[in-house]
Amino acid sequence: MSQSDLTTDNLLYKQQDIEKAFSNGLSDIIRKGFPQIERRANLSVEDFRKEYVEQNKPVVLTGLTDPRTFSLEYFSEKTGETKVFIDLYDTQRTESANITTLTEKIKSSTPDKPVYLQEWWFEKDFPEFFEDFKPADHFADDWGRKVLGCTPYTLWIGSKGSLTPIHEDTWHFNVYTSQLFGKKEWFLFSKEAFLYEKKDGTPDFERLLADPTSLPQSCVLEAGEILFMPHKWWHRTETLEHSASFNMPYITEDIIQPYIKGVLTLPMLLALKPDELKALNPMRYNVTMQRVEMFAHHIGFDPDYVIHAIKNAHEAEKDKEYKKAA
Ligand SMILES: O=C(O)CCC(=O)C(=O)O
Ligand SMILES: [Fe+2]
Repeated sequence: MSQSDLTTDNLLYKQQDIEKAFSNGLSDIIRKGFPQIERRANLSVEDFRKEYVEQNKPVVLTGLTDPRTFSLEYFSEKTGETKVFIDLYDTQRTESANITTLTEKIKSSTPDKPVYLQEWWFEKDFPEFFEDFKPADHFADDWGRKVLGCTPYTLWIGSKGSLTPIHEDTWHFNVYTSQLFGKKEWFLFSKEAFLYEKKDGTPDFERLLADPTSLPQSCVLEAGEILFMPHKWWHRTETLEHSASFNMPYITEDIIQPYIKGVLTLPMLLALKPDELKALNPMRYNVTMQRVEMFAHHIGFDPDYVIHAIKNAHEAEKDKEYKKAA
């Protein structure tokens, strides 16, 4: 969902329809008929910036992260008691559980009923991980940290079959994702991609795929590999083996302003349009709320106070309009 655009004609926002298309063959069409995301081994920081970041071009970087042994056991042994929100595909809702329960559920899951811990911003619960998941030097120039003093470092741990349906990220940020173990497939479309409706009311996938600005591409990200995805690109993931990845928004100077706008807009949306937010993505509502709380904590304000202040201002405005009309 784009914050500035809660309603749009772009059918790529219709996640359920797109999921159906992916499971009915769209995955294979993209895999076989379109390029794989470029893979570069041991790329220098300078070349990475010039050839990919400045060109807003996705790339898989290999040979940059320490090949270390991460596994489900690694997480349960280190953080077993820590509580997180996991998405349970069969119930279409989130559930609070600890990491040991998560890893057990992952091990006993089947691909049609996957279990996915998404976007666990581990900083407050488990700051020790800062040592374990340092981003590669290529991403050190982080304007989010420079300006706001924090970067959401997140872990995504899921069973085979876990999905993140297609979306463009709410805020302006480039995605950095480092695959820790297992395999995850990524499908991308450019930020220009637009899915039109045909005369019969169905989505026009042929037009989407034929449009040279859509740039469909995919890759299977393996342990030790990093994917850089430019901001606002559409993306969908599918976990091919039990997997964990470490992700963070990579903020370059040119997107720091819209990024901050995103950070500040979210508490307002939660205050003013909670029902719309819940309806748009019920499974992610808790995670969104946690994200707001973490930013609030870092920037040093009380989220309840801010949300109530926004609500009060909104009510006062409505009241004025009502009195004017009366
Ligand atoms: O890893 C995934 O399943 C999705 C990650 C994602 O959407 C993101 O980092 O923006
Ligand atoms: Fe995303």
